[in-house]
Amino acid sequence: MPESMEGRTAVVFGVANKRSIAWAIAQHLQQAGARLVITYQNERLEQEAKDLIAALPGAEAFMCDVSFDEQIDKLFAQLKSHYGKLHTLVHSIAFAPADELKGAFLATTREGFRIAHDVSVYSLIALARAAAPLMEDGGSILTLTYYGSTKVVPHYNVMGVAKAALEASVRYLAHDLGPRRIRVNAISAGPIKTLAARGISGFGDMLKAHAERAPLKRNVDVNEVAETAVFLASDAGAGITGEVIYVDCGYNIMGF
Ligand code: NAD
Ligand code: 0WE
Repeated sequence: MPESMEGRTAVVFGVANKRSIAWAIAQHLQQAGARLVITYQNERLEQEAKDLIAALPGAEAFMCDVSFDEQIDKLFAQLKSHYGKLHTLVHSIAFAPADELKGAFLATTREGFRIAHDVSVYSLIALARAAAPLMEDGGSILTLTYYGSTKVVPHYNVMGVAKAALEASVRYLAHDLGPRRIRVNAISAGPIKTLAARGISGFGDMLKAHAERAPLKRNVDVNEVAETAVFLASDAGAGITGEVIYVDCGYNIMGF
Protein backbone atom coordinates (compact mmCIF):
# COMPACT_ATOMS: atom_id res chain seq x y z
CA MET A 1 0.00 0.00 0.00
CA PRO A 2 2.58 2.59 -0.97
CA GLU A 3 -0.04 5.34 -1.55
CA SER A 4 -2.21 4.61 1.50
CA MET A 5 -1.33 7.91 3.26
CA GLU A 6 -1.44 10.09 0.13
CA GLY A 7 -2.90 13.55 0.80
CA ARG A 8 -2.69 13.16 4.58
CA THR A 9 -0.75 15.09 7.18
CA ALA A 10 0.83 13.37 10.17
CA VAL A 11 2.45 14.85 13.27
CA VAL A 12 4.93 12.67 15.16
CA PHE A 13 6.02 13.31 18.76
CA GLY A 14 9.09 11.63 20.30
CA VAL A 15 11.95 11.82 17.83
CA ALA A 16 15.17 12.06 19.85
CA ASN A 17 17.56 10.41 17.40
CA LYS A 18 17.74 7.95 14.52
CA ARG A 19 17.04 5.01 16.81
CA SER A 20 13.77 6.43 18.12
CA ILE A 21 10.66 4.38 17.37
CA ALA A 22 9.07 7.72 16.37
CA TRP A 23 11.72 8.21 13.70
CA ALA A 24 11.02 4.83 12.09
CA ILE A 25 7.29 5.59 12.16
CA ALA A 26 7.85 9.04 10.60
CA GLN A 27 9.90 7.55 7.76
CA HIS A 28 7.36 4.81 7.02
CA LEU A 29 4.42 7.24 7.10
CA GLN A 30 6.27 9.46 4.66
CA GLN A 31 7.07 6.52 2.37
CA ALA A 32 3.35 5.73 2.39
CA GLY A 33 2.70 9.24 1.02
CA ALA A 34 1.99 11.32 4.13
CA ARG A 35 3.19 14.88 4.66
CA LEU A 36 5.20 14.86 7.88
CA VAL A 37 5.57 17.14 10.86
CA ILE A 38 8.13 16.17 13.49
CA THR A 39 8.28 17.61 16.98
CA TYR A 40 11.24 17.52 19.34
CA GLN A 41 11.33 18.14 23.07
CA ASN A 42 13.80 20.98 23.52
CA GLU A 43 16.74 22.98 22.15
CA ARG A 44 19.11 20.18 23.12
CA LEU A 45 17.41 17.88 20.60
CA GLU A 46 16.79 20.58 17.97
CA GLN A 47 19.89 20.05 15.82
CA GLU A 48 19.47 16.26 15.78
CA ALA A 49 15.80 16.60 14.75
CA LYS A 50 16.63 19.10 12.01
CA ASP A 51 19.46 16.93 10.65
CA LEU A 52 17.11 13.94 10.55
CA ILE A 53 14.24 15.67 8.77
CA ALA A 54 16.56 16.66 5.96
CA ALA A 55 15.94 13.02 4.96
CA LEU A 56 12.16 13.62 4.82
CA PRO A 57 11.39 15.86 1.81
CA GLY A 58 8.82 18.52 2.65
CA ALA A 59 8.80 17.77 6.39
CA GLU A 60 8.94 20.50 9.03
CA ALA A 61 10.16 20.35 12.64
CA PHE A 62 8.66 22.18 15.62
CA MET A 63 9.65 22.22 19.28
CA CYS A 64 7.14 21.01 21.88
CA ASP A 65 7.73 19.94 25.47
CA VAL A 66 4.46 18.20 26.34
CA SER A 67 4.74 19.06 30.03
CA PHE A 68 3.74 22.67 29.19
CA ASP A 69 0.17 23.49 28.11
CA GLU A 70 1.39 26.71 26.44
CA GLN A 71 3.81 24.80 24.20
CA ILE A 72 1.03 22.42 23.12
CA ASP A 73 -1.33 25.35 22.39
CA LYS A 74 1.36 27.17 20.42
CA LEU A 75 2.27 24.09 18.38
CA PHE A 76 -1.32 23.37 17.36
CA ALA A 77 -1.91 27.03 16.43
CA GLN A 78 1.13 26.70 14.12
CA LEU A 79 -0.14 23.40 12.70
CA LYS A 80 -3.54 24.94 12.02
CA SER A 81 -2.07 27.91 10.16
CA HIS A 82 0.55 25.87 8.22
CA TYR A 83 -1.53 22.80 7.33
CA GLY A 84 -5.19 23.45 8.19
CA LYS A 85 -6.12 19.82 8.61
CA LEU A 86 -4.48 16.89 10.39
CA HIS A 87 -5.07 13.16 9.84
CA THR A 88 -2.59 11.29 12.05
CA LEU A 89 -0.96 11.92 15.42
CA VAL A 90 1.75 9.64 16.79
CA HIS A 91 2.58 9.90 20.51
CA SER A 92 5.89 8.14 21.19
CA ILE A 93 6.84 9.76 24.49
CA ALA A 94 7.59 8.35 27.92
CA PHE A 95 9.61 9.57 30.86
CA ALA A 96 10.16 8.70 34.50
CA PRO A 97 13.06 10.02 36.61
CA ALA A 98 15.97 7.55 36.27
CA ASP A 99 15.91 6.60 39.98
CA GLU A 100 12.36 5.28 39.60
CA LEU A 101 13.53 2.62 37.12
CA LYS A 102 15.83 0.90 39.57
CA GLY A 103 15.21 -0.77 42.91
CA ALA A 104 11.79 -1.52 44.30
CA PHE A 105 8.43 -0.23 43.04
CA LEU A 106 7.64 0.22 46.73
CA ALA A 107 10.14 3.10 46.76
CA THR A 108 8.22 5.12 44.12
CA THR A 109 8.20 8.79 45.12
CA ARG A 110 5.20 11.13 44.87
CA GLU A 111 7.16 13.37 42.49
CA GLY A 112 8.39 10.42 40.36
CA PHE A 113 4.83 9.13 40.08
CA ARG A 114 3.56 12.59 39.12
CA ILE A 115 6.21 13.18 36.46
CA ALA A 116 5.84 9.71 34.91
CA HIS A 117 2.08 10.11 34.61
CA ASP A 118 2.21 13.74 33.47
CA VAL A 119 4.72 13.17 30.67
CA SER A 120 3.78 9.62 29.64
CA VAL A 121 -0.02 9.63 30.07
CA TYR A 122 -1.60 13.06 30.50
CA SER A 123 0.26 14.26 27.39
CA LEU A 124 -1.75 11.85 25.21
CA ILE A 125 -5.01 13.31 26.51
CA ALA A 126 -3.80 16.90 26.01
CA LEU A 127 -2.50 16.19 22.49
CA ALA A 128 -5.68 14.33 21.48
CA ARG A 129 -7.82 17.27 22.66
CA ALA A 130 -5.67 19.77 20.75
CA ALA A 131 -5.53 17.64 17.58
CA ALA A 132 -9.21 16.66 17.35
CA PRO A 133 -10.48 20.02 15.98
CA LEU A 134 -7.93 19.73 13.13
CA MET A 135 -9.02 16.17 12.29
CA GLU A 136 -12.02 17.33 10.25
CA ASP A 137 -11.94 14.26 7.96
CA GLY A 138 -11.58 11.87 10.89
CA GLY A 139 -8.18 10.66 11.97
CA SER A 140 -5.93 8.18 13.73
CA ILE A 141 -4.12 8.73 17.02
CA LEU A 142 -1.41 6.24 18.02
CA THR A 143 0.65 5.76 21.14
CA LEU A 144 3.38 3.32 22.19
CA THR A 145 3.06 1.07 25.18
CA TYR A 146 4.82 -1.91 26.75
CA TYR A 147 3.91 -5.27 28.31
CA GLY A 148 5.01 -3.99 31.75
CA SER A 149 1.54 -2.37 31.91
CA THR A 150 -0.07 -5.76 32.44
CA LYS A 151 2.60 -8.02 33.92
CA VAL A 152 5.39 -7.22 36.36
CA VAL A 153 8.70 -6.50 34.64
CA PRO A 154 11.22 -5.90 37.45
CA HIS A 155 12.46 -2.27 37.52
CA TYR A 156 9.90 -1.01 34.99
CA ASN A 157 8.10 0.08 38.17
CA VAL A 158 6.13 3.33 37.93
CA MET A 159 6.37 3.23 34.12
CA GLY A 160 4.33 0.00 34.20
CA VAL A 161 1.62 1.74 36.19
CA ALA A 162 1.78 4.72 33.81
CA LYS A 163 1.47 2.41 30.77
CA ALA A 164 -1.61 0.78 32.34
CA ALA A 165 -3.11 4.27 32.68
CA LEU A 166 -2.05 5.06 29.10
CA GLU A 167 -3.82 1.96 27.75
CA ALA A 168 -6.98 2.83 29.72
CA SER A 169 -6.74 6.39 28.36
CA VAL A 170 -6.65 4.96 24.81
CA ARG A 171 -10.01 3.28 25.47
CA TYR A 172 -11.64 6.38 27.00
CA LEU A 173 -10.32 8.61 24.21
CA ALA A 174 -11.55 6.12 21.60
CA HIS A 175 -15.02 6.36 23.14
CA ASP A 176 -15.01 10.17 23.18
CA LEU A 177 -13.57 10.63 19.68
CA GLY A 178 -15.23 7.75 17.84
CA PRO A 179 -18.32 9.82 16.87
CA ARG A 180 -15.92 12.25 15.13
CA ARG A 181 -14.37 9.30 13.21
CA ILE A 182 -11.11 9.66 15.12
CA ARG A 183 -9.60 6.31 16.10
CA VAL A 184 -7.22 5.89 19.05
CA ASN A 185 -4.95 2.86 19.41
CA ALA A 186 -1.75 1.71 21.11
CA ILE A 187 1.05 -0.45 19.79
CA SER A 188 2.68 -2.58 22.48
CA ALA A 189 6.24 -3.03 21.23
CA GLY A 190 8.69 -5.66 22.42
CA PRO A 191 12.00 -4.35 23.82
CA ILE A 192 14.06 -2.33 21.31
CA LYS A 193 17.48 -0.76 21.90
CA THR A 194 16.69 2.97 21.80
CA LEU A 195 17.84 5.97 23.85
CA ALA A 196 15.02 5.24 26.35
CA ALA A 197 16.34 1.68 26.76
CA ARG A 198 20.03 2.53 26.96
CA GLY A 199 21.34 2.72 30.48
CA ILE A 200 18.62 0.39 31.75
CA SER A 201 20.80 -2.14 33.54
CA GLY A 202 20.30 -5.68 32.27
CA PHE A 203 18.61 -4.56 29.04
CA GLY A 204 20.96 -6.76 26.97
CA ASP A 205 20.00 -9.84 29.02
CA MET A 206 16.37 -8.91 28.63
CA LEU A 207 16.65 -8.77 24.84
CA LYS A 208 18.28 -12.20 24.87
CA ALA A 209 15.60 -13.78 27.10
CA HIS A 210 12.87 -12.18 25.01
CA ALA A 211 14.27 -13.63 21.78
CA GLU A 212 14.53 -17.10 23.36
CA ARG A 213 10.96 -17.16 24.69
CA ALA A 214 9.08 -15.39 21.87
CA PRO A 215 7.35 -17.75 19.41
CA LEU A 216 9.22 -16.09 16.53
CA LYS A 217 12.55 -16.74 18.35
CA ARG A 218 13.88 -13.25 17.80
CA ASN A 219 13.43 -9.64 18.89
CA VAL A 220 11.13 -7.23 17.12
CA ASP A 221 12.60 -4.82 14.58
CA VAL A 222 11.68 -1.13 14.82
CA ASN A 223 10.53 -1.22 11.17
CA GLU A 224 7.91 -3.84 12.07
CA VAL A 225 6.52 -1.46 14.69
CA ALA A 226 6.52 1.32 12.08
CA GLU A 227 4.66 -0.84 9.53
CA THR A 228 1.95 -1.55 12.11
CA ALA A 229 1.72 2.19 12.77
CA VAL A 230 1.16 2.87 9.05
CA PHE A 231 -1.49 0.14 8.98
CA LEU A 232 -3.34 1.68 11.96
CA ALA A 233 -3.00 5.21 10.54
CA SER A 234 -4.26 4.22 7.09
CA ASP A 235 -7.72 3.11 5.94
CA ALA A 236 -6.51 -0.49 6.36
CA GLY A 237 -7.11 0.05 10.09
CA ALA A 238 -10.46 1.85 9.65
CA GLY A 239 -12.37 -0.62 11.82
CA ILE A 240 -9.93 -0.64 14.75
CA THR A 241 -10.17 1.70 17.73
CA GLY A 242 -9.45 1.57 21.47
CA GLU A 243 -7.14 -1.38 20.88
CA VAL A 244 -3.69 -2.41 22.11
CA ILE A 245 -1.89 -4.29 19.34
CA TYR A 246 1.18 -6.30 20.35
CA VAL A 247 4.16 -6.14 18.00
CA ASP A 248 6.47 -8.30 20.08
CA CYS A 249 7.16 -11.50 18.09
CA GLY A 250 4.42 -13.15 20.17
CA TYR A 251 6.21 -12.87 23.54
CA ASN A 252 3.04 -11.80 25.40
CA ILE A 253 1.03 -14.94 24.56
CA MET A 254 3.35 -17.28 26.46
CA GLY A 255 2.51 -18.68 29.90
CA PHE A 256 5.69 -20.68 30.22
P1 NAD B 1 13.29 7.51 22.68
O1 NAD B 1 14.14 7.96 23.84
O2 NAD B 1 13.90 7.59 21.34
O3 NAD B 1 11.90 8.30 22.68
C1 NAD B 1 11.32 8.86 23.83
C2 NAD B 1 10.96 10.28 23.46
O4 NAD B 1 10.22 10.93 24.49
C3 NAD B 1 12.19 11.16 23.19
O5 NAD B 1 12.13 11.65 21.87
C4 NAD B 1 12.03 12.28 24.19
O6 NAD B 1 12.49 13.53 23.69
C5 NAD B 1 10.53 12.28 24.38
N1 NAD B 1 10.09 13.02 25.56
C6 NAD B 1 10.36 12.74 26.88
N2 NAD B 1 9.84 13.71 27.65
C7 NAD B 1 9.22 14.61 26.81
C8 NAD B 1 8.54 15.85 27.02
N3 NAD B 1 8.37 16.36 28.25
N4 NAD B 1 8.07 16.51 25.94
C9 NAD B 1 8.25 16.02 24.69
N5 NAD B 1 8.90 14.87 24.44
C10 NAD B 1 9.39 14.18 25.49
O7 NAD B 1 12.85 6.01 23.02
P2 NAD B 1 11.78 5.02 22.34
O8 NAD B 1 12.16 3.68 22.81
O9 NAD B 1 11.66 5.32 20.91
O10 NAD B 1 10.43 5.42 23.11
C11 NAD B 1 9.26 5.84 22.46
C12 NAD B 1 8.02 5.21 23.08
O11 NAD B 1 8.05 3.81 22.87
C13 NAD B 1 7.88 5.41 24.58
O12 NAD B 1 6.50 5.64 24.89
C14 NAD B 1 8.30 4.08 25.15
O13 NAD B 1 7.70 3.82 26.40
C15 NAD B 1 7.73 3.17 24.08
N6 NAD B 1 8.27 1.80 24.07
C16 NAD B 1 9.62 1.59 23.98
C17 NAD B 1 10.11 0.28 23.95
C18 NAD B 1 11.59 0.01 23.90
O14 NAD B 1 12.00 -1.09 24.29
N7 NAD B 1 12.42 0.93 23.41
C19 NAD B 1 9.21 -0.79 24.02
C20 NAD B 1 7.83 -0.54 24.09
C21 NAD B 1 7.38 0.77 24.11
O1 0WE C 1 9.13 2.56 28.12
C1 0WE C 1 10.29 2.20 28.17
C2 0WE C 1 11.36 3.11 28.76
C3 0WE C 1 10.84 4.48 29.08
C4 0WE C 1 11.78 5.34 29.88
C5 0WE C 1 13.16 5.23 29.82
C6 0WE C 1 13.96 6.08 30.59
C7 0WE C 1 15.45 5.98 30.63
C8 0WE C 1 16.09 7.31 30.98
C9 0WE C 1 11.21 6.27 30.71
N1 0WE C 1 11.96 7.10 31.46
C10 0WE C 1 13.30 7.03 31.41
N2 0WE C 1 14.03 7.88 32.20
C11 0WE C 1 15.36 8.04 32.08
O2 0WE C 1 15.99 8.81 32.83
N3 0WE C 1 10.62 0.94 27.72
C12 0WE C 1 9.56 0.05 27.32
C13 0WE C 1 12.01 0.42 27.66
C14 0WE C 1 12.28 -0.27 28.96
O3 0WE C 1 12.67 0.43 30.05
C15 0WE C 1 12.81 -0.49 31.09
C16 0WE C 1 12.51 -1.77 30.62
C17 0WE C 1 12.17 -1.63 29.26
C18 0WE C 1 11.75 -2.73 28.34
C19 0WE C 1 13.17 -0.27 32.42
C20 0WE C 1 13.26 -1.36 33.27
C21 0WE C 1 12.96 -2.63 32.83
C22 0WE C 1 12.59 -2.86 31.50
